[in-house]
Amino acid sequence: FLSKPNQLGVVAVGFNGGQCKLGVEAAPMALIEAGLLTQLKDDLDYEIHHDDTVHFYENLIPAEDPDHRGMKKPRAVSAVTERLSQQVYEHAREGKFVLTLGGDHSIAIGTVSGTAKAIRERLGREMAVIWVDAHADLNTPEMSPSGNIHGMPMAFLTRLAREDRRDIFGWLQDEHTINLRKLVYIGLRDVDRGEKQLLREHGIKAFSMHDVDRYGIGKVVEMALAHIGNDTPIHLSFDVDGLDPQWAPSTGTPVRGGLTLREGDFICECVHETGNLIAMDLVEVNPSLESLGASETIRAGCSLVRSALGDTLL
Ligand code: EXY
Ligand code: MN
Ligand code: MN
Ligand code: MN
Repeated sequence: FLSKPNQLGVVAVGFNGGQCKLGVEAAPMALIEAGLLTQLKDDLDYEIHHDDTVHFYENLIPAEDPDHRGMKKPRAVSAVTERLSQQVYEHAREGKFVLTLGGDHSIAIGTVSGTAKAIRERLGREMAVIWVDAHADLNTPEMSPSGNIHGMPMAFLTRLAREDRRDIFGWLQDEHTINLRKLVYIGLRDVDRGEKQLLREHGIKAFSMHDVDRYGIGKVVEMALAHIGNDTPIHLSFDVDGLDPQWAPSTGTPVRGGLTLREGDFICECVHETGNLIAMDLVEVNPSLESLGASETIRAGCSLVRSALGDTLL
């Protein structure tokens, strides 16, 4: 599905408005300073298309942004993700792989909508999403316990949540959305009541840590990919909190009992091996939390991205 398999579009998104903790906006710079893009270029031979900018989208953040339907900073998140959607779309429509470095997970409203639209236009196809996370990020505004939009992106992307106001996600059109049957979760272990109900009601494919323990990561990835089918473009959205805090302590909502780094890398390697991966997000690295573990978390993030881009294949 990549018309140019070694062309890599990179978008660095220093955005933290989908949750309340400072620091996650510094992750793209930290990942780049750790050498991530250099490694992709020198070791994996990607031609990198990057504007050498970490986008903070200051001009898009309104001074006044009162809560709406319980959502915090809805206009800021909406405006930033609308712009990001366009940036990602522009890379993806040319057949480049799109790597987005976040930022909190609300930015997936922008990344997934951008690739979904490009894949519909280029190939007339619905893409699949593999969402690796401790959380389902499937809350509708009304269900959300926190009002933090990083817990809601999948609800908006699948149309489980809708909003007509253009300045609050009303810009999302059908072309931007994801079919619930083409969504697969891996790593879940902190899912809210309402989210569990949605998962059950809609028969959404979800592999929790319980499934990873029961079947092993090899079988889980095999089942996840079988569900998607072997001729479907895949967008991988990787929340670093899918990993156990032992490997990724510096993140806003850590949950014990997660994936090992090796299991995370394995997921990325297998998705790469399908040849169908068209985009990856790496989100929720927060270098200012658990600062002793920050360099470890950053190294883990770099490893996940390299694995998704074909490192470690002999
Ligand atoms: N489910 C909780 C909420 O909606 O507030 C926690 C969400 C955390 C989301 C992190 C990014 O994956
Ligand atoms: Mn998440
Ligand atoms: Mn999470
Ligand atoms: Mn919870």
